[in-house]
Amino acid sequence: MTSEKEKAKKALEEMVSSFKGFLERARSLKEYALSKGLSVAPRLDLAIFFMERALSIMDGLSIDEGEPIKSVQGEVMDVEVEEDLLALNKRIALENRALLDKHGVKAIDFMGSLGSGKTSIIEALVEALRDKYRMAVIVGDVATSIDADRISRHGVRAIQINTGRECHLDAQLVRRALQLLDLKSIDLLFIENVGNLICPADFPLGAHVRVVVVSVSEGSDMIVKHPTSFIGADVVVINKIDVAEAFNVDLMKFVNDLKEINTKAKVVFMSAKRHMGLDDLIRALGLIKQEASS
Ligand SMILES: Nc1nc2c(ncn2[C@@H]2O[C@H](COP(=O)(O)OP(=O)(O)OP(=O)(O)O)[C@@H](O)[C@H]2O)c(=O)[nH]1
Ligand SMILES: [Mg+2]
Repeated sequence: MTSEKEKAKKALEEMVSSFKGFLERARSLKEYALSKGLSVAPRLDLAIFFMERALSIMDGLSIDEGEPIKSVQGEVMDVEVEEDLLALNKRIALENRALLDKHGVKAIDFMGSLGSGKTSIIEALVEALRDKYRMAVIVGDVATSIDADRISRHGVRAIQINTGRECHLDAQLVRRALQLLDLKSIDLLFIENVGNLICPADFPLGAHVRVVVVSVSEGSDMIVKHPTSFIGADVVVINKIDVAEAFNVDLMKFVNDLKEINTKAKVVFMSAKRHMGLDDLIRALGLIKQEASS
């Protein structure tokens, strides 16, 4: 072996070994951050995930020539990395759920197309339930805080997450928002996802109930066109029924299309604008407006 090649092999070994050292340091830093409840813990957790992946790729590196090309774990970018990221999201979502459960907070996640009425529905719920529950809202939006401002005007804490170029919230972003909330002082958390009927479906957030909102102004084919979003729904809201006639939609088509792919989801017809169907939604979410009087 040429001394040049030996040097390169040694450099590679040293690099892998120092990287292992960094990883160990990051892990113990994370343990420290967790034990002290520091807000940096979730980001360290994410950094560790990517460091582990980098290390698994480096471990497969070889200076030797002429070997057949074999992919190592993490190298097949489009498939493995995506699978790993989805698995990571699922793991963090479970941690979010455990944190919510620990504090007795029920979380309800709203997804649906742009402008389908998610914020209007949450505003109506917040007004209807304010005497019964201590509430907070996490709002996902690409760039603005318009929706969080709307919700804050109802006297409820609203945390805005701006996702930038991402078309959905993920469990990590929600985990960071949860750190900003005093979970002991709330019973009910609404999460409004970014307006999109495709991307959010693959990213559970840790909520107990997933609501998908579709509005009649999108036409009556949305469930057939975007089945993946509806398959995992617990409640499907058909909103803006006040304008159903103007849009010439057959409301029963939504129900029949949903039955084909999801027999468990509850269907609620609503007009958030006119507060129609609000009590049905409250019931479908397993919530109650007032203590039953004895
Ligand atoms: N006619 C009618 N309009 C509604 C209803 N619900 C919401 N809207 C209107 O639809 C528009 C969008 O409502 P939002 O509540 O902002 O919808 P959103 O899903 O939160 O929108 P994004 O967060 O931008 O995706 C607003 O102009 C609302 O006033 C409804 O039941 N009937
Ligand atoms: Mg909104």
